Amino acid sequence: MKRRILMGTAIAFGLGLTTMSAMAEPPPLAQKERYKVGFSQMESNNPWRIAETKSFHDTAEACNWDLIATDAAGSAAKQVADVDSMIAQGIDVLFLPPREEKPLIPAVMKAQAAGIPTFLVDRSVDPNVAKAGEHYVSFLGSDFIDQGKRVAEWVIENFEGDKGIIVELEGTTGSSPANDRKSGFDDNILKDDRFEIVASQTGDFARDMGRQVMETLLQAHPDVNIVYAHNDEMAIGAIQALELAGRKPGEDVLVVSIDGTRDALQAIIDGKMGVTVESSPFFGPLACEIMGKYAAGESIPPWVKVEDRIFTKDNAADHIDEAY
Ligand code: GYE
Repeated sequence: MKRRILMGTAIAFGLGLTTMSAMAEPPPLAQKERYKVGFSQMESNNPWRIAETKSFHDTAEACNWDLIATDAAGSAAKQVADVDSMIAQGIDVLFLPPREEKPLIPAVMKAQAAGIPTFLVDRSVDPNVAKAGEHYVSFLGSDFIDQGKRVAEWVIENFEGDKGIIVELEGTTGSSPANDRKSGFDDNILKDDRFEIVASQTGDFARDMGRQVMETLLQAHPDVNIVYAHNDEMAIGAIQALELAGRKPGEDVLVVSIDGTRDALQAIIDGKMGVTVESSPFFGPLACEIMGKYAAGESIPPWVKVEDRIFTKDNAADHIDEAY
C-alpha cells in the first residue's frame, strides 16, 4: 500500500516535471525593499573585469542590495561552484557573466531549479541549450558580432597599404565574445580581397598571453601589418611584443581592438593603436533598472542590447578621463 502511494507520487511528480519543462519560464522576482543579490565574477585579471565588479558594488547602495560578489579566478568550474554557494546563501536574484558558453549552463539551470531568476550580464551561454525567457530572464550586453564588423569596416576604410596581412588574437576559447567578435570581423574583412588572415590564436583576453602569442606569431609571420585583438588588454600585450621586436605599432603595424580601456585610449592618443570599439563594463545601473522592471511585472526582452561607441584619434582624448 505504502509502496503504491509512493509510486503514484513519483508518477505525478514526473508528469509535473514534464509539463514544467515544456513551459519553462524564469522564476518571478518578488517586489521587496531590499534584495540579496548575487554577482558571480569570472576573473579579476584585467581592468575591464575590475571596473565591472566595482560597478556592481557602486550600485548596491543606490539600489538597496545586499551584494554577494564572488571571483572565480578564471575557472569555469569554480564559477559554477560559486553560484552553488550563492544559491545556498539564499540570494533573491543572480547576475552572471558566464566565462564560457557551455560550462556555465549548469549554473543557470540550478538557479532556475532553486527559484532564483538569473540575468546574464556581459557574456552569454549557448542559445541552443539555455534560452532567455525560459531558463534565464534576459541577456544584458553588447552585440559582439557588430563590434567585430565595425572594427573590420574601420580597417577597410583606414588601412593605407596594398595588402593587409592580419594576425588575430582571439578571446577566451568557447566564450560568446570570442566566438562572435571573430565571425563579425572575419566575415566582413574577407569581403575585401586586399586582406588575408594569416593566423588566429587565443590569447584568453589577457595582456600577458596576448604578448606571448604575438611574440610567437611574429616569428612565423614577420610580414604582419595588421593586428586585430578581441580586447584591449591583448592589443596592449601585442604592442609590447611588436616594440620588443623592433616594429613600430601605428606606423608599420595597424593595431585595432575592442573595449575602450584607459590604456587603449592612451595608445590611440600616442598613435600606437588605430581604433577600439566600445564594450562597456558598467552594468550595475542597468542591472538595477531591469531587475526593478522585472519585479514590477514588466516583460523584459530576451536581449537588452547595450549601444557601443567607437574611439579613434578624433575623440580618444575627450573620453580618457571617464575610462577605466
Ligand atoms: O571585452 C574583455 C573581458 O565579456 C565583453 O571580457 C566581455 C569581455 C571584454 O575580459 O575585456
